[in-house]
Amino acid sequence: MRSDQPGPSNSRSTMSSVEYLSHKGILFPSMNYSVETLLHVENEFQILDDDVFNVTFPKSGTNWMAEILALISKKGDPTWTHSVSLWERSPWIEADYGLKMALNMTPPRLFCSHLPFQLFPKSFLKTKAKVIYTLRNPKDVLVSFYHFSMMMKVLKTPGTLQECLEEFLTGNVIYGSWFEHVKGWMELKGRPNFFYITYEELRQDLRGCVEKICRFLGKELNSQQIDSVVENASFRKMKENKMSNFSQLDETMADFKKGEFMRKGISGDWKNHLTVAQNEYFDRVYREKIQGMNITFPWD
Ligand code: PPS
Repeated sequence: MRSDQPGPSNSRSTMSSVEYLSHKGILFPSMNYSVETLLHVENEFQILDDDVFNVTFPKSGTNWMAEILALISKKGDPTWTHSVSLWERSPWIEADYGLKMALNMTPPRLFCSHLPFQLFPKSFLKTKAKVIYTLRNPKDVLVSFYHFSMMMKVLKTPGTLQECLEEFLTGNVIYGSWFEHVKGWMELKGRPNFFYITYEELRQDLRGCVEKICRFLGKELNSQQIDSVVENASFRKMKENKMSNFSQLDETMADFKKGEFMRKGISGDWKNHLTVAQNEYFDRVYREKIQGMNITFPWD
């Protein structure tokens, strides 16, 4: 992945030693993101009917879903996922590199995005393009993000987990508030081209989830092909696959001595990290902020 430095018109906020780009109240990494690209993506990018978008709040299972979708698109054949990097197969539309790639891709296109709904391409609402929105227990998102921030040079190095927790709950992290992200996207619930699933469901019954995703996408895979999707999207296989484990990420972006992208891949790791007091505090804020959402998640 290459880094295109954003242009001089960007408004930035400085956090720790790393600068973040602030756009319409949402923070983004400075490297590889720019106001120009974000505005283009929101207002000018033309979504096509056969586009598929893998949308998540960061650390919710984006790459897992990207692998599943790539494998489904090739009927379980792993040749593509073994030969082309994940970020080229399904670029993050909002990143400078991603938009450049997107403009040259031939349909049917597969994209990833962490954008909150209000910054997502406006053209989406006029198309039949499909969005798969993956959510994860926000406590596990926090813990995953905490470790990720230690290894990613483009992110603010976290202080204590308590500090990271405060920033996460106030939305003072890249891509903003988890709560706002979830609320914004879940407003689309019930639309025929919107499908949501949780990381926890994927962990519990990957095969069943793959079958549901195939139905949503209108893809008919036989039993063997589904087996191959499940096998090749397993944590172990993805961790071994250098095209999916991010080990080839540019060293200006990550320090692999400080962690790895395919870290644990489990549900409930927050129990190994949060104190009783932190957990209670998290629950209080969660209950307050999630109010009004008529949905029960596996972690509720
Ligand atoms: S990112 O950087 O926002 O795109 O990260 P994202 O891919 O959303 O989330 C990374 C976490 O997903 C875990 N992961 C998986 N878990 C189970 N099975 C598979 N195949 C898999 N692939 C990725 C990854 O390990 C990160 O979670 P943690 O809890 O840190 O291990």
